[in-house]
Amino acid sequence: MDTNGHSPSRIVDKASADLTRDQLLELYYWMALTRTFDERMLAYWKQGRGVGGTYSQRGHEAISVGAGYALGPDDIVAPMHRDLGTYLLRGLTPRRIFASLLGKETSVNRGRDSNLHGLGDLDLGIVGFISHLPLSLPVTVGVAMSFKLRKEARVALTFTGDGSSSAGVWYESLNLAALYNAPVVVVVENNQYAYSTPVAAQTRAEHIADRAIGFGMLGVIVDGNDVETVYAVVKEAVDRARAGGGPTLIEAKTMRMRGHAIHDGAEYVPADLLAAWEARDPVAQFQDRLLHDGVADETELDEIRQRTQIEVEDAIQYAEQSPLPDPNTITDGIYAP
Ligand SMILES: Cc1ncc(C[n+]2csc(CCOP(=O)(O)OP(=O)(O)O)c2C)c(N)n1
Ligand SMILES: [Mg+2]
Repeated sequence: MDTNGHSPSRIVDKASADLTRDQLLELYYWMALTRTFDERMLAYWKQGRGVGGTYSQRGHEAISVGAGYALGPDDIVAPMHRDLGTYLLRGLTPRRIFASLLGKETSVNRGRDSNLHGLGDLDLGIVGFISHLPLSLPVTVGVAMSFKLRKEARVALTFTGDGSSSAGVWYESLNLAALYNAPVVVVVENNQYAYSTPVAAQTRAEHIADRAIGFGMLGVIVDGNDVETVYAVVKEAVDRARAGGGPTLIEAKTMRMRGHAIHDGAEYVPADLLAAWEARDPVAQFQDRLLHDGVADETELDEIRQRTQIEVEDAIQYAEQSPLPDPNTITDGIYAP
């Protein structure tokens, strides 16, 4: 234990989330919507109908939904490229997101950028994803500092990947966050790979969250495939930050179940590793838990899944029918040095 009272990272495989039945079904809805959107998006791209690249969310649903759900309405989040669940539950509609993927005028950035880059809306408390990794991190620490200086009881949360956590700015940002006791929560989505680089070729340490004690902050390792546990751990960190207790570094362990982006078949990932994680699929696992504990029956969950399919089909139609940006005004709102 250090003089701040911090020990090496706590490992949490299971935590009780204390959620009502309605909240559990809401969590299931967001996870199912994320999964349905992802499956339809990948199929669409494989048909050659998409624009540019796109990133699969498979394997990340419990993290993006669980962490996003732990925030209050006035908190700010800066999601990454595998946090579709967070964008959705903060209120970015499937329509606006699919229009962004197709570069349409009706998208969040009016077709100025594609896929999930730049997909922010401050009215919804979402800072647009900054493409250069992990540059959402210093920005989020800055947002948290603005809350602190204005004495507002608000929290900022962001995500980074295992690969992004090797960049120098990652260390600088976390050091400042700890030094200033910023009300920030940083969730590392350790999905075992950064492009084709396995995490073992990235760091000799077993846990990325173990770096926390070196900054003088709390570190927690969580099962990133268990949505309730992710929610419980992040909620605790959010509550602590809001009460003036400072930042937390959370490492959520999961697996990137597809290639880095649509072009990548991930042939370099060992089949047995994928199979082991497939058996712990976050959506299927949560579904089993809801059924097993009698929270919902098959029919109810089926209805929720059907609802998500209707919403995603509607979003695709909306995006397809939306106009492309007008070439005469396409440079409006674009800034370049
Ligand atoms: C500064 C910078 N260098 C390179 C890239 C290209 N790039 C995009 S995603 C990525 C890998 C990120 O891996 P990780 O942080 O583990 O996130 P994951 O994609 O696995 O979720 C890289 C190198 C970038 N976006 N920014
Ligand atoms: Mg990664």
